[in-house]
Amino acid sequence: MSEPLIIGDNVPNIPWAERPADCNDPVWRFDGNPIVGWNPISCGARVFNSAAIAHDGAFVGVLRVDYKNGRPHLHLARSADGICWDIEHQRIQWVSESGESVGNSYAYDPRLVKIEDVFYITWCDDLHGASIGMGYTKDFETFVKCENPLMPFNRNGVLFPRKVNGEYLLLSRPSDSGHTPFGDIFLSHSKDLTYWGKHRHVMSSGGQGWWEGQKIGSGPVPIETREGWLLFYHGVSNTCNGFVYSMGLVLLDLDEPWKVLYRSRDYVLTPEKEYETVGFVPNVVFPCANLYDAATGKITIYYGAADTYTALAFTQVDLLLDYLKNNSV
Ligand code: BMA
Repeated sequence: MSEPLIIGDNVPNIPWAERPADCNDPVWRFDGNPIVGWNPISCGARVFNSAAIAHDGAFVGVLRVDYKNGRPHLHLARSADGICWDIEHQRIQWVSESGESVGNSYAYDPRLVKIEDVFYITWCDDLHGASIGMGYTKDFETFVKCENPLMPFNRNGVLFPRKVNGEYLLLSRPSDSGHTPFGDIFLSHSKDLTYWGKHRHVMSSGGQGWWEGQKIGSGPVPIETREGWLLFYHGVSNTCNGFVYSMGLVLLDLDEPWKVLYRSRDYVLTPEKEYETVGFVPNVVFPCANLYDAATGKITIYYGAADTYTALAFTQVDLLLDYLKNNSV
């Protein structure tokens, strides 16, 4: 048997459904969507744009919970099957690296990655404006907040799951503090996860696709494959009724991941279902996490829908690589 295309762990119990017989798309939705609906816990109205990871035979989530005062915070959640989530009622309590309690005025759009046995969380934090927050936990009990890796204004910070050429890598999307009307994806290097430099431009919004003409931002943690790093991202179109968020796909070079090998010409998921087109912010699909099973190449994507719901989509690594090779800009 040939070597699996995904370089990573086998997680045979990820949520999964085969592609429906009448579907030719590279990505398909879970028919039990949305998996988290309105008001799932007493303090939280909406859970979306959230992160999940496989851990100890089950799944752990760091969820974006928008409170009834409108502010978002991060909550830990656990799940046996990756679909039904038991959400903690108290938000994650951060301590500084010297052990003092650290408050935060808001936190949203988390990503969660395991690097060398430590779980790192990145999110959109408040450092006198939208900035990338970074913290870690070794046990999902104590959460340590690090220094902000980059200056404001920046969002969509995503760490790679391993060092490349001896350095940690962070994707980001420099922005402004509001509903940013521009944005390209950049990559920064660090030897210690504290000092970041060697900033590289990865890709710009636009290209030929109007679906991503306004701005783009990285989505889930990149998946390492034998052919490159697979990265889902969001692309935003500006319409007469506001922004529309879709999902695209790019393959980055394994050793020099600021180099784009293939980039999907068209979106691979766009708001079509009612839970994506109707909600607090209509017409948003916003991927923040993926799980995979290296042995079978199955991939499960967690995405926020309409800034209201959490939803799942599925794909398969061989399908994605074929799709990219035949449908790229
Ligand atoms: C972006 C972020 C996301 C959100 C999206 C659509 O700027 O704030 O959290 O899903 O807008 O409202």
